[in-house]
Amino acid sequence: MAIEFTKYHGLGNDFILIDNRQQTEPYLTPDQAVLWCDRHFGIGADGVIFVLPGQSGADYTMRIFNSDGSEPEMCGNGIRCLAQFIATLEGRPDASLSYRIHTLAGVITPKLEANGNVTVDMGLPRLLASEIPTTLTTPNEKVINQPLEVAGQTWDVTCVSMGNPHCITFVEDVAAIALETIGSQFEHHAVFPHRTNTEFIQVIRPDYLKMRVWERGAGITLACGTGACASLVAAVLTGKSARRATIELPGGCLAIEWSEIDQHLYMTGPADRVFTGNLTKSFEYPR
Ligand code: ZDP
Repeated sequence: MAIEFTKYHGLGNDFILIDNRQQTEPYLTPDQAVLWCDRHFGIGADGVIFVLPGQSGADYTMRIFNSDGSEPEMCGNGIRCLAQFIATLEGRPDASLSYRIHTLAGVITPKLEANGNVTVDMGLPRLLASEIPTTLTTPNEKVINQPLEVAGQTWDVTCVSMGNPHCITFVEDVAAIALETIGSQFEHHAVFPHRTNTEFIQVIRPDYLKMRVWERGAGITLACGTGACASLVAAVLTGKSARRATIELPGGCLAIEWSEIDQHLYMTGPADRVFTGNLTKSFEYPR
């Protein structure tokens, strides 16, 4: 059986989208997702995203497998791609629609803008150590600017959950960070029982932050929407930025706002369709 897929990216954070509206179980196993994400033996992507039937009153359900087969709770760039994909599946690609999407991080609401951007109500940030989760402090405390030893260096880290875990560090120069070597040491650090996404942030101005990211389960990526939201929260909590800022990622810019009214994070950015294709369900790693 062949499965149709569509490739999307949000600022170079790229995903294979699958129309899974006919059944509640994803068409692929995590192992198959790993093969499909492989950039040499597969299609190439940072993750696979499934559009499943809605539940608990939501219009649709999103599930995502990282390129290593693990399943994150949420995906900011991915949900922008998913909103555009759904509008296309429904035959209404140009309408200003908003959807209620069930995720493992609760109901998230993306809204398509007339200019092609998608604004997502990303919900509330979670700050308690037990909610990240991290053992860096006691369960009911926040982790703001706390020292963490990684690779023989002490980093001041702030932890924020946007449904998925993020560890944020402010640095003088993001370009000077050896992400490829230290990223996975943060990800697998013993203080993060569910591993962690890691963001390095350089404050250019209070309303303009530069970010590089090491994603849990995917490594270096060109952008991370939940990471950009978590980083803005960390910057506000440490007095480094305003509640509304542009976050520049290697793949482009996201506009992030931490609303004073409802305390939700709002993320605005693009989502681009790249191509559609078919792959056989039995697709296996060449031996
Ligand atoms: O939490 C995780 O394991 C992430 N790798 C999930 C993906 C996050 C993403 N990059 C985003 O934009 O939020 C898709």
